[in-house]
Amino acid sequence: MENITFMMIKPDAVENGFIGNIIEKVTSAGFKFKALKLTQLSKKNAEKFYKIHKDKLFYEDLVKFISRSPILVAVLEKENAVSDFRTLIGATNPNDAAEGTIRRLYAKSVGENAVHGSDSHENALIESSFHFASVDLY
Ligand code: 3AN
Repeated sequence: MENITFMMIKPDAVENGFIGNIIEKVTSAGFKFKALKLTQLSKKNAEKFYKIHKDKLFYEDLVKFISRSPILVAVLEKENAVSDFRTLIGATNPNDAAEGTIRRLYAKSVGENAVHGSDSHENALIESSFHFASVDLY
């Protein structure tokens, strides 16, 4: 069943004290937590996590940003988890994100945009197992 997605609350949102507000939005939208932890990526693991972006101009900044302080990572469960979560977080650039979305409420820029949500079921599995090796995802 394709009913999971991977969420990350990024360093900017953790630093700004928005973990509680974001979790409230996520649970109110009907998502259940299948796994959850506060962690911090080493530079090496940040490079691994974002390797699909390694040719982008912003890759180095992205790796530096995502590894600079703690993040909260979770596996979320809900019907249509991937697309419903992308709707809840809003567009990559918070200036383009719809009213009431997490990025519109809690993000300041395209580089530091508060949250990540998987863009496909395949990536949800890859990203979830990257952080939660022991969780049964199937
Ligand atoms: P999304 O997270 O909405 O799927 P992607 O996959 O295009 O967006 O980008 C991954 C991450 O890379 C974004 N969450 C954002 O933090 C960063 N990013 C994307 N585009 C830019 C950009 N033009 N400048 C800086 N960082 C960017």
